[in-house]
Amino acid sequence: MAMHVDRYERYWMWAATAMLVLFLAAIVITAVAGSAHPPSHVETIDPDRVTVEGEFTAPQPVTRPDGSVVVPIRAEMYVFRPEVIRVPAGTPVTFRVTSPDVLHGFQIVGTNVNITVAPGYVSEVTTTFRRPGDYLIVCNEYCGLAHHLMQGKVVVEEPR
Ligand SMILES: [Cu+2]
Repeated sequence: MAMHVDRYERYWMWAATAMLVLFLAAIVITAVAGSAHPPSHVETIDPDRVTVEGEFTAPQPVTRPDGSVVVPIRAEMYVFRPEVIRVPAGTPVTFRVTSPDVLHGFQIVGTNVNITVAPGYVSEVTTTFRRPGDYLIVCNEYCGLAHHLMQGKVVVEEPR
């Protein structure tokens, strides 16, 4: 014997199921189309030593033997160092970002790069810029009174 379900209850059951399918599809589509994925890199660092020793003291982009680029970045109140980052287009670029003070964000507008930068950790993300041009970096975690002034620039150059 089939269970009796009222007509409107049946409608709402289908509506709820359709929403679940829709939301799941939205997650899968944006993850695939926008290369969005949860961060997986865990690396710790002594935040008190960041400005004193190591790759973040006077950070500059480094080109690896295979042509890919590694960019160490110090996100601090209220600046990204280096302030202007020059990288080639069409080449994998790995950003390594850490903070000597408080929590910051590191978002490159118009790309899939958007990471949180916590003192004590090195956040890492790799991307390839397809089009040359200027890309704005913003801090999207409130970090203090001049948070809104905290920005940087990636200059993506035509590959040589
Ligand atoms: Cu900040």
